[in-house]
Amino acid sequence: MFEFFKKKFKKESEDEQSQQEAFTSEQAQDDLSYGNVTDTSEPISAQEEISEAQMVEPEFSQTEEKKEEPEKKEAADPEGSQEAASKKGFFSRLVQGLTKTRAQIVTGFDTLFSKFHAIDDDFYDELEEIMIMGDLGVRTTEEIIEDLKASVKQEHIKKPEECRQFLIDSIKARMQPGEDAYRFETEKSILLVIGVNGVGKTTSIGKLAAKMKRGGRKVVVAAADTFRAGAIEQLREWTVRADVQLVAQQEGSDAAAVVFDAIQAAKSRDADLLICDTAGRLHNKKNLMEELRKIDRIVGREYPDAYRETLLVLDATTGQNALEQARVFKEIADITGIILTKLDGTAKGGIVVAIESELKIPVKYIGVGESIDDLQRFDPDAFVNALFTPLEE
Ligand SMILES: Nc1nc2c(ncn2[C@@H]2O[C@H](COP(=O)(O)OP(=O)(O)OP(=O)(O)O)[C@@H](O)[C@H]2O)c(=O)[nH]1
Ligand SMILES: [Mg+2]
Repeated sequence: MFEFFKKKFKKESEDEQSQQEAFTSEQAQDDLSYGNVTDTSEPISAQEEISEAQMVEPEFSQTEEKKEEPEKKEAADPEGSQEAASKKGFFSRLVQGLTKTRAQIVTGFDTLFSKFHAIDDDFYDELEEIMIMGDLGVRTTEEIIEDLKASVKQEHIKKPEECRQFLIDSIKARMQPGEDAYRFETEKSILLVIGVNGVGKTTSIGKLAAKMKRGGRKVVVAAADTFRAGAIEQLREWTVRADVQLVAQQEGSDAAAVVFDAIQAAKSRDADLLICDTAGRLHNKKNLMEELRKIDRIVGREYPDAYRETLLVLDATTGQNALEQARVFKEIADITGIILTKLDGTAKGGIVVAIESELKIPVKYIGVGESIDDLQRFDPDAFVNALFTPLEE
């Protein structure tokens, strides 16, 4: 087994030259060793924070006057054939994006079940290998196999093939979101979107804002990524497409000050949902923690009655790297859910199971493309069905 892990992780690091900023626990440790991270600085009043920032009048997109938006046409369509067609398209893109994982898991299972005639240690070893190669995560794999062993014993299962459905059901059962998972969709809420650079935060915010707006909610978006050049413009374009309001300051201004402005705007317009974009390129854990802490204080003071949601965005094509990012972010922020993007790419779909099962953070949305309607609520049953769709389909 040890040789297998070595092989597996060597392969990962070779074919996974992630373009994303390295954001590892090790680096986080380095940052921590410089001290002061846990040393909360003097409380800063919102006013002080604002005056530190280059205050400019909040900019609001002029979208309310806009008459013709392509999405509007779509939103005006009655729920029906188009909706069904788009759902079907969504599922097939998901199935397509999961090809690599399906090749690993489905083919692996097929071979395994036809090769073995008895459920013995060799069978379990091979099953373990297939699941780990499919990115289900070491701990999750072990847990599922332990459950399988108990069930085989209890129910006197003799044929390997009979284990297939157990495995599918066991994976599904690990991914059911809690009852409160989508409370922010119906209550007055503030949603913070975090994650390393390039994972798809801004794009997902655009898609989500459009989705919520179509559902009849009044949405305000805060451009609190003031760090990256062009970030505000990119978000502005999305808010125009989604037909929602944007609150922004100049590039380089204080992110917490933008959030402060956005909260005032959300209150005065009686918005239902305030979504805050944040910077991915914050260099290290210390900067990120400081920025999130500042935003946290502002929200706590200025918008105490809003329901809080913090979604971490992860890129599904990065596999184990995404799991590692989730681990690091979990130490920094109170993450309430995950948006998993790029499941239409060469996604490592098994990672969803590992994240849910090992970190106990529910995946709430998945992205399967770059267009405005390419974001959907995560449906564990549909996902696992897609994961186990035979390759020829
Ligand atoms: N194929 C595909 N591409 C996506 C998806 N989500 C986002 N992208 C693409 O990923 C790239 C990065 O997306 P952004 O939304 O800018 O990512 P970000 O996390 O905001 O990046 P920073 O602002 O640099 O931190 C863009 O080219 C998006 O079009 C998805 O679900 N599928
Ligand atoms: Mg962005």
